[in-house]
Amino acid sequence: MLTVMQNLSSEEMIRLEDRYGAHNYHPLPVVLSKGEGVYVWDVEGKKYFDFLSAYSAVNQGHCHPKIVQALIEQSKELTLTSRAFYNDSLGHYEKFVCEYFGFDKVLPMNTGAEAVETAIKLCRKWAYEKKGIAENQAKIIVCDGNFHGRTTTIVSFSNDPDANTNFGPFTPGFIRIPYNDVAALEKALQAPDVAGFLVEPIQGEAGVYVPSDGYLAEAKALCEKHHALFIADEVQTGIARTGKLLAVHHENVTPDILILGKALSGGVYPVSAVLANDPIMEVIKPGQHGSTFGGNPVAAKVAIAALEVIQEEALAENAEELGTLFRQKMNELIAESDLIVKVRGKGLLNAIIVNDSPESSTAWDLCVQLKENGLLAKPTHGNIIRFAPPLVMNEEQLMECVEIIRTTVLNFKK
Ligand code: IF1
Repeated sequence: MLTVMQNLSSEEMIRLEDRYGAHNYHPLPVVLSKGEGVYVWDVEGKKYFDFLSAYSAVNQGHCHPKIVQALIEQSKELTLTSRAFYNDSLGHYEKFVCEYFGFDKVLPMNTGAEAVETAIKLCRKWAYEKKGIAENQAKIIVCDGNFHGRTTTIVSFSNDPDANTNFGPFTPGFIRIPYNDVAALEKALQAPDVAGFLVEPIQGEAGVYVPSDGYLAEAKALCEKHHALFIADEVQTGIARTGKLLAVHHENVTPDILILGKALSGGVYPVSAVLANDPIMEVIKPGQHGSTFGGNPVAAKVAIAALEVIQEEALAENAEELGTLFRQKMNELIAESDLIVKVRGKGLLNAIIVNDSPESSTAWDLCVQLKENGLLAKPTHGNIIRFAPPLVMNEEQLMECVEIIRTTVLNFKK
């Protein structure tokens, strides 16, 4: 009889994962056992502010009651039919999410990477069957510093050695250009076989790189001019995170293909989606793409609830307002301390740059001390710390977090 040991300490839990789990992560040394709104608790009962939000998957706050209720209710009725049969939840969700984001159709998947892969396949198929590109010649333009997931095709076009070393051979058909460089995009679009341009409206993992105002609008216009699809990966920047429902809305851009994930379910269940209008989506015929869990009844009901919460609680507006306050406070701290040199971001997707080399452990050490002081965050690359609390945070809680960050920075000892 296999036994599950109860009530282990944080140290014992860490040891258990080290012994039996693949070492594909290096988590901060904290073992969480409960989440509610902006707070999480570790197994010893210590309370923290969550300033990572599971990489923007719990925008609606941990265990949001409305979303959890949707999960419980549907799970008692029907969890999975596969798409071999219809179910009485999917159609309602498809109509809801298409009207919510303003597209003709949605292709439901589970993880962000699956949705990115779906978007790549959809773009290529459109290029062959609608644009007339010769078979197997389609090219998709991507950006240096991209992060779109961890499948073999996606890491094929990454320039992060951690992401793709010794995972070859790689999928061809991608052209990489510098991010936030309109001239480079215009030049790349001259290639005869370009099918699309896949881009993060803000590069999250690279370190919350916010492109110049107008970049997304100019990129979309260039794609239109060259009959290539503008594909927005809003897995991390979408669902109100940057102060608008979508980050592309800051520039009134409508992508040809929209990719969603993470907070599409409020962190309660893996739900992702690809949205497009009929002239694009209609190239996918029965039997040409899918997934066992894609569009299951639980995902459908959870996603409807998660999107309703975004609207009902005006979370985009809150993110916009608190994000502005947060960056103002970080800039005041920068004036006080030489440990951090810059803050950047939009809405409640922000990052601070630590005044040390990317190879140093300073950002990590600062995160460990932030943890000791009751706030959880983690460096993205080297000397950059991402700060992304749940969007349900109120001003009083944000100011408490600002004070924790300020105290930790001013008292930081290497
Ligand atoms: C990990 C990073 C963030 C994403 C964008 C697609 C995906 C992601 C813009 C794939 C996923 C996650 C993956 C997660 C950590 C986190 C992450 F650090 F890896 F890069 F957020 F920045 N497009 N990002 O950000 O979605 O398949 O994961 O559902 O791999 O550790 P997924």
